[in-house]
Amino acid sequence: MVDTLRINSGRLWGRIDELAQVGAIIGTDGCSRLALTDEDKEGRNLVFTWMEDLGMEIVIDGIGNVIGTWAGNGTDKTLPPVMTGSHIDTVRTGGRFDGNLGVLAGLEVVETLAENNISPFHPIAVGFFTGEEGARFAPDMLGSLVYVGGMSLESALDIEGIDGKRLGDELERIGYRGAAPCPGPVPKAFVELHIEQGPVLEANKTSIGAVDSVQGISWAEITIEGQSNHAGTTPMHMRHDAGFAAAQIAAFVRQLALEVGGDQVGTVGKIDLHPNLVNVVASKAVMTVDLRNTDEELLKNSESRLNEFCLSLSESEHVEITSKPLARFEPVSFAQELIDGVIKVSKSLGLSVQQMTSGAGHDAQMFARICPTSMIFVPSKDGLSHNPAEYTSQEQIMDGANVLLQLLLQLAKEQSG
Ligand code: HGY
Ligand code: MN
Ligand code: MN
Repeated sequence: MVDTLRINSGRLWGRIDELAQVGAIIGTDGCSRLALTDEDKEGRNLVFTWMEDLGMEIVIDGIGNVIGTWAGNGTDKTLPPVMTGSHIDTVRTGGRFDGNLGVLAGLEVVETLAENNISPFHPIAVGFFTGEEGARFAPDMLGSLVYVGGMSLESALDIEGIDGKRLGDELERIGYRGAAPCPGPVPKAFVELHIEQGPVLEANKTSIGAVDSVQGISWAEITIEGQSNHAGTTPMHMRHDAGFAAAQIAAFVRQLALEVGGDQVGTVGKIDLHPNLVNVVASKAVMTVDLRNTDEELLKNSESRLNEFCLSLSESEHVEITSKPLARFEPVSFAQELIDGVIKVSKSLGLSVQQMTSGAGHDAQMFARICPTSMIFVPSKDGLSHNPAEYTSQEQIMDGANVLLQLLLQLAKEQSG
């Protein structure tokens, strides 16, 4: 009976659509819910209500992570839960699936078990973790990092956002500064369902990705101090042009990624110039650099090459360049027994599956520090994400959620230990 159990894909699709209306980007299917904004608060409240409707025991911890735990009649509540979940904060140009799918599929699994009166031995927990995107408050995966003890709650609460706001103040303001302790309780296992956000599964016409690792991430904020001057009267050799220096760094990041090749990627996503006026040589530039690689040594090498480039640029352009780390996570490998579990379950459901790495960061990479962890990927149309046009079909979502259902059931049915 359990093996033939399937989720209700219409119900899941409907919840994805309903949550996407919160912070909807007009004219698109996407949404914008930067961490701890009013839109994030509204999204949190909606998912919280759904957890309540499912009779879940809900806790909010000190960094605003929300964990709902469900137990059937035959569940031993003293056992550590099998956990799933993801995030519901988005980037400013967010799609409706990134993160949201993992949380809502977790609720769908619970509802399917409840309505079929199925009681796993272990409780099932579903979490949404604060500020996974890191776009407003860096680093990314912040809530799950604090949950697993990778950053102290105190230092996380003091993080300043890109808008100058203090994280702890924003958490209080939206009413999600909870009392549950950080680090949180260690689950028996953690499995996250997520869209791939890349082109691999679609190109290979594969339904499921059994994720075995997450690549290393290095974020830095680079500040360039030059000298504002008149755009018309200042001879080129007399300029201390922060705008030019920023452009040089952006070009270098692209050149570096192409030179290193392989899995190396590099992105300059944010540049703020001051005074940002047409006829003034910029006195200041504040920019971000996002470097990633599956290989830690190559990533370190890229970081040092960037630092060397900035040093030589500061000398040639007579500007001052400083760099502040925003995020630094080494590559992570997931638990082979769970990776095998994703593969086995996918095949038992008649789905094509391939083992693969993740180019994006995920909450699961934090849980891999404390318990057996893996991820399930479903395809992204045109490999697009962090874009309102992000799309995965209802059928692909259904496939992923059914793999999640069966895998969580297998993990929750066994006795612990
Ligand atoms: O940046 C990332 O990889 C994720 O979207 N937080
Ligand atoms: Mn995500
Ligand atoms: Mn994302």
